[in-house]
Amino acid sequence: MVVRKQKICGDIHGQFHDLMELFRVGGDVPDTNYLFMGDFVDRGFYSLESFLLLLCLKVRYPDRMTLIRGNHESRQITTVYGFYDECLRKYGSANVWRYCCDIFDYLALGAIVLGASNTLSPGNDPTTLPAEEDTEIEVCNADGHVMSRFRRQGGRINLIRETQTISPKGAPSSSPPVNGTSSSPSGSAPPAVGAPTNTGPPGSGASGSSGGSVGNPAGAVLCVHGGLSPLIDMVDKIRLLDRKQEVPHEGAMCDLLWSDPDEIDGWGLSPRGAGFLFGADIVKVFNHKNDLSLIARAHQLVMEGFKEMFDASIVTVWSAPNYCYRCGNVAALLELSEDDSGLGIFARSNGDVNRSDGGMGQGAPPRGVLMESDLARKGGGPARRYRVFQAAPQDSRGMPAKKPVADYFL
Ligand SMILES: [Mn+2]
Repeated sequence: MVVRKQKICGDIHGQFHDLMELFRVGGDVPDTNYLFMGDFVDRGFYSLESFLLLLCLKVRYPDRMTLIRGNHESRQITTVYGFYDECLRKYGSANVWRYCCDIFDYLALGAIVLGASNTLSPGNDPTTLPAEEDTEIEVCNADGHVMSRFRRQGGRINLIRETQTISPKGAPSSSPPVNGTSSSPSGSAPPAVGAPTNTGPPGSGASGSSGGSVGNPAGAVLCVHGGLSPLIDMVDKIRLLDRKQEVPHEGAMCDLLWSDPDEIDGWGLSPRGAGFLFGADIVKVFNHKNDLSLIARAHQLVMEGFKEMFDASIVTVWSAPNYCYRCGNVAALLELSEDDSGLGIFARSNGDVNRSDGGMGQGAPPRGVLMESDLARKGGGPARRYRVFQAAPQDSRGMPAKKPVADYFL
């Protein structure tokens, strides 16, 4: 359970230089609190460096870093998808891989972010207008320029304004505009301010059916790598799992790390062969029962870096730009603010404080008491902000990993 301002990140997959870029965009530790939703290893060339850096930061700043387990933090998966081979290549033995896997068994299966504010302080972007009062979502590029904003309007999120990506003066290279909405043609004229459009929020599938957030806006945010499980109807049941083991092939622990949301009713079989697919009805009931405003998860490549689904009840965050060095996607991190207004009353816990009741015992005041009128009065900033970023420039990557050439060939 974590409180305070959080930046929530998705899959990293051994892309160490892009992880450096993520910290550049998101802010340094310990000034910024980070929550990583797993899949640190495999696929990329620097799984070991990526995981060890995150682990070091966790050890040094335990209350500033939260790491939860992905389905790749597993002996079986890393043997197939690169991390095992990488350790063998770099150390000549599998010992380091083995030690890392032992650590994987201790990673948390999920995290609850409490006390997230419904309003962030508006982005300080001189090139754009001040944030609208009822902005729900703000999307920024790596330089902090606001690319688009979406607002609450009668329960429906409408595109307020979409600005072209503006390259900062003196930028070494003009990065191509990051197109926030998959359906909005790049370079098209921005829609009129406040005009209803058929596009949902970026990454929403642009279904036009987004009805705005339906969860308790002052509720908690559940972070998990994959998604929900038919065996878990209450968040507290996650605490009961014996997580200190290799990821099983089935069961609740497996589902949390493997499942995906999908446009179906109820539960469905997953083409991954592990976990389940789950529909909007599942998410909405779960969020309601658990007083959640949002589920944040990773696990699926999203070309736009993030994708909100099911009336913003669940979001996929993906933080590996140009995945596998060839997918051409951008990455994103989700920024949640702390509610410091004093209007929302939240149980506060840091690490093991109040461990026995998870900080949510009877003694704690009721959560989620923000009233609509309070929200309206607060205004002034978005409820959540996505920072979209691209792969680290080539010149920051050094030489690509190559097998050393034997001297006698030179
Ligand atoms: Mn995954």
